Parts: sequence; structure tokens; C-alpha cells
Amino acid sequence: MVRLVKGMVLVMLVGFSTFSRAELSLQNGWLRLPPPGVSMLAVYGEIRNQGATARVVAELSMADAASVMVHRSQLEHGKMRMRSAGQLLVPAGGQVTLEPQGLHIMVMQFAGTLVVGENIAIDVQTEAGDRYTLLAEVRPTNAIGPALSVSDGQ
Ligand SMILES: [Cu+2]
Repeated sequence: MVRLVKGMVLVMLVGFSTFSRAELSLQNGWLRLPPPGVSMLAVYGEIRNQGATARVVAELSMADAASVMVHRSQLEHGKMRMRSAGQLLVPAGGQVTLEPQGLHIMVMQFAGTLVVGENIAIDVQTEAGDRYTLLAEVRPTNAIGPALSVSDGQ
């Protein structure tokens, strides 16, 4: 019985920790291994908000990187350009899709080591001050998306 109570207390603590609640997460997160000499990383996936309130991604950071921000790629005068997308609002119960040639998380001056198949972790702070970790899998340099099998019909 004592054990059971301890277990319940632990569950409650985890439930109330802003770090452990994964109400904001990156689903199907992925990035391409950059070619040698390139220190910019573009991260894709769906930022999902499973909470009951909208969340604004205010600050992003990552170990071994100078800066992290949300970019939007768009065609301007026939050229693909990237601009800061500013703060990103993820609606309650909704998601924002990050994809090649669209919105993406841009990591600048990354100086760490990347291994295909492993995850990187990007820290998020929302406007309300909550913190979350977004995970994305390193894919080969020529990857066009997350691992999809033909049978997925995609
Ligand atoms: Cu970019």
C-alpha cells in the first residue's frame, strides 16, 4: 500500500512538471544531415499542441548551435528565399506543419556532431514561459522526408 501511494505521488509530480508535460511536441521530426562544411540545419515535422490553450513558440535553442529560429521559405521573383517567421502560434489541439520549401526550424552555426538515425533535441520556450523539447531524427543528406515505406501509400 505504501508503495502504491509513493507511485501515485510520483505520477502527480510528473503530471505537474512543466518540463514533463509533452503538450507541445514535434511529431515525425526530421532533418537532413548537412553536407560537409555546412553548419545550417533545417528541421521539419509537425509541431503539435495537445493542450487546451494556444501556445506561442517564443524562443528556440539547441546545444552546440549559435541560434535557432523559425523560418519560412517562399518564392520571391523566381527565387526561393528564407525569412524569419517570427513567433509561431500553435492552436489548442492543433498543429503547425514544418516542411521543405515551407516553414522550418533553422539551426544556425551548429558545431556539434550529427549521426544518421539519432535524434537531436531542440529546446522551446513558449510565450507563457513553459519549456518543451522537440526531437528530430537525423536522416541522410539526400532524404526527402521521414522514413516512409511504399506501403504507406505516400
Ligand atoms: Cu531557413
